[in-house]
Amino acid sequence: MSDEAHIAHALRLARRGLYTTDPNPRVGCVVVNEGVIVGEGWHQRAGEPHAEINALRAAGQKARGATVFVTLEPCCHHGRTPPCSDALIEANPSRVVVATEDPNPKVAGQGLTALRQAGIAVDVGILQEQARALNPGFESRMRRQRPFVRAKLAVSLDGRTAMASGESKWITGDAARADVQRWRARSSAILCGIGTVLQDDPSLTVRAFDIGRQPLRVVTDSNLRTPSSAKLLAHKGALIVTACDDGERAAQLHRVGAEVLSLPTADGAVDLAALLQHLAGREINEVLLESGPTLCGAMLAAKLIDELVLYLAPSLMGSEARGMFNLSGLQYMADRTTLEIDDVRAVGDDWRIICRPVYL
Ligand code: AOF
Ligand code: ZN
Repeated sequence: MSDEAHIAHALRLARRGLYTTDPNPRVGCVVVNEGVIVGEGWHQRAGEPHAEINALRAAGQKARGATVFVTLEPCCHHGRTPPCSDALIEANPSRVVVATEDPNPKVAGQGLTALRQAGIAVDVGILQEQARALNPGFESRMRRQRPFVRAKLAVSLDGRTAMASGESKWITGDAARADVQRWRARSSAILCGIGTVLQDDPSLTVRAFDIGRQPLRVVTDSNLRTPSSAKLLAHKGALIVTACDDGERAAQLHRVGAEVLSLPTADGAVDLAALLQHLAGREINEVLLESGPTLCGAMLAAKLIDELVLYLAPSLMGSEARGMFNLSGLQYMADRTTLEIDDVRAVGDDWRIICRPVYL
């Protein structure tokens, strides 16, 4: 089998950690000796062994002289666990094939150097794009000091997200809503605006399956209007981001377990770029934006949305219904945001489009 085929296998192993490695990247590893797979492993949970360690343990003595295929550069630092580069040098394979460098500045090529200095041949860059795509949030946090933001929207075929009454349950069908649970489950945080809290009172939790954690729930709420009874405050792990300094209201929210953070812009709104920077500082990798047209519009206008996951339902909701993005002042074709489509498929009776805004 080719290097590429083995890395593809390691990527499939890495995907098994899709929902659980947070805040660590998803990483897979295969040890191959004389064409035979003698060990494989993947990173399962932060604080637990890295992919290489699991694969080397499975391989035992057969790792000596073998080729190790790993989807991320082996680490060379002491984090929650000791360096994988040391474990590899000890196991003494003849070659290590790496899909992509670790963007973590504590590693950033030094893991590769350590292996080479120990006389191990190292090849890098096999299926690099796929390996990076598996960890868009980790890549973004390390390289841009902000999370990867994915906006999820459920809309009618005429692009509407709620009736004039505010009613929106349900635009899409069961299959699409189950699919949304998976996007939530892989996210480190879920973000919505106060309008959505007041209108829908969502809990923003992962309910479909147990991943052993819940994403942080974040609300942008300039004037601290979140009611203490809001469902998303029912479990700990809610962050209310405000632009006001109403100490009394903040204290009330504290009492029901919420964290309150003030990040105002000069004109009294929540500073969205500062919020994302703050979230990166808390090791938030992927953010799922599940909000109404106000916050979605502001996030798009600030060029902070990296990906859209759009569920198109086979219905028409008419011109009084609400849209997806409040973007004012657009006049000319040149003012549009264009989108690059990555994937289109049917999910139950709905259509799912995954696309990326192209910011100029
Ligand atoms: C690897 N293999 O499977 C993973 C790596 O706190 P720690 O010890 O778990 O280290 C976390 C860092 O290690 C993380 O930020 C990233 O740079 C790297 N993740 N490295 O060699 C793995 N998950
Ligand atoms: Zn490691």
